[in-house]
Amino acid sequence: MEKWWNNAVVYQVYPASYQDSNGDGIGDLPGITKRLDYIKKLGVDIVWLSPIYKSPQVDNGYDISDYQAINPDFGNMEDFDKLLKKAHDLGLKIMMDLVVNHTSDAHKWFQESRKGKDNPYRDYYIWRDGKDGKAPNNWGSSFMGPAWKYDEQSGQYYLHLFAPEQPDLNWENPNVRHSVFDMMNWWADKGVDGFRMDVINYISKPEGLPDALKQKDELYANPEPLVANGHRIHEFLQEMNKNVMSKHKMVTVGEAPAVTTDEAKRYSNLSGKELDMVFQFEHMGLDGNKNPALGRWSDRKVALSDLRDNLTKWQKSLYGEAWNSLYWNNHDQPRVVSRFGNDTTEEYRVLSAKMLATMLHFQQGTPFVFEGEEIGMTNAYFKNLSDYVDLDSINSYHQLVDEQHLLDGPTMLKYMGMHSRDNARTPMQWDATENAGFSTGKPWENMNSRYKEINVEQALKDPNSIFYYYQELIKLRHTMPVITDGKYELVEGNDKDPEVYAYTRKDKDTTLLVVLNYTDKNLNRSYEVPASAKLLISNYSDDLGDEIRPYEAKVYQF
Ligand code: TEU
Ligand code: CA
Repeated sequence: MEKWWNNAVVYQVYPASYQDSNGDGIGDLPGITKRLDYIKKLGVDIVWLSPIYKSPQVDNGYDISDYQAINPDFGNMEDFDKLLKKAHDLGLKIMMDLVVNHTSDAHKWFQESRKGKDNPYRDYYIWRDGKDGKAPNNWGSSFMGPAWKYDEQSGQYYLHLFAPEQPDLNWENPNVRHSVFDMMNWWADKGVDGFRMDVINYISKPEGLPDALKQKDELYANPEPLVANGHRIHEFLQEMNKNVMSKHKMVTVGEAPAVTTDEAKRYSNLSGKELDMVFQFEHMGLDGNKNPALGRWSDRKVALSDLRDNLTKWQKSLYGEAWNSLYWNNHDQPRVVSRFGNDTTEEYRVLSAKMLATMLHFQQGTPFVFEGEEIGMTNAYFKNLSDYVDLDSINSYHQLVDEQHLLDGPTMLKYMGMHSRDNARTPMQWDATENAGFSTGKPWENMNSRYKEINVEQALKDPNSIFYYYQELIKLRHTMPVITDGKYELVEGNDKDPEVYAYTRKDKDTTLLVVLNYTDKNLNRSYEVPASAKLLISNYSDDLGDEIRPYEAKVYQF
């Protein structure tokens, strides 16, 4: 282990959905501070806060209007200082979300920028003249519609890869870069311990902003192949590292859609010149629709072979060269127990949540746990369009159903039940009282209807709960170097097994054999285990040897 965070586990808090302290229905900083003891009890090391900055909340805080102020719904700077102090007193580190591919259109830089071509902030954003009375190119926004908006006031188009209220910053401009670095140093000097960087691999745009390839049925082209991992990205990140990261003891993770293992080896190389790790997306894309125009909207289940091949590729490619992040969930993804596990019965929910946790937590890298994952929260499966609040889900429905007629309403609602970002954002379930103890007011986002059975109070009372299983996994990572440093190998022949995933981790003293039943069936498999082997952890109370029960997970140590 070389770095202070190498055997750490990160817990992500989505502030609006964690704990409301004043009854307005919105989670806030005093609420999070109150719950830090709970987070500490889980045993994690670092808390990543999704954006808490001043923001019009068009995209739930990923549209920032002031990087150095707190969103009033969440509290104020004094509340933040208290949170930071209590976290540090408990031995928890705080990782901030850094959203610098774009700002809010309410940010003062953009307000200045749109005043006209001579404004000193004009070049902080990406402005272009139209082409033949149309947008400068054919790019579409991640949230549907075009990626360009015509600004009447100044007579040009500006680029927004996300919502129109999220204009992209122009990283070609050194003033932009230095404004961002100064802001990062301001937070670091305040004592924050790291950054999770939103779509950081999108910041270098291609020269000339050429058209992208448009697929059949697409209204606009997906610019991702052109904007992800752009030609100056490594230069920009090295500059950031020199100006910020190298001056502080901190940990960084870059969100990097469309990142390959080769690119990841550059971003998160062990030499530490850029980022400490990246969030890759390949395993999150395995159940996407076969029609690219429908993106992730589908109800396909992931085959074990696809998941295993992908995880294995990342484990093997980065070993000894770069560092992996490990995650099943975040605020953009459906709940893993509903997605890759089985939430249809209480027994299977608990077994499969633990099996998936075992799969991930014995791999090499830094595990990220998203709020509620540790109690096995499920998808919300909302029934009506009016239950949804996420702009991405709502825009997608309107475009795919009403505008393009590619899907009918009920089918799209079924797909949203599987993949809407709202599934991750329903409030944290603390107990069985009204609104699950999240708020005494009306929650900004509907509750998941299963909160009476699935909640923290229940989990803490039950020694066999998912919570205590996560606690144990985290403790093992802290105490067993082989989990951090050991070499990963798939068990011979396992690459062809459609139902069981079996891998080993090995260092010079210890071998771990991880055996995972991905199905609800009783299976039979033989693995070579010495007589002296001990069962390190399992989601069943006994071990039947070659007989492997539904969703059984077991780890042998020898
Ligand atoms: O997400 C970037 C990203 O890759 C998303 O477009 C993702 O593919 C989408 O949400 C579907 O799952 C980051 C943030 O995590 C997200 O919450 C923001 O909305 C987005 O950037 C813009 O800041
Ligand atoms: Ca509140």
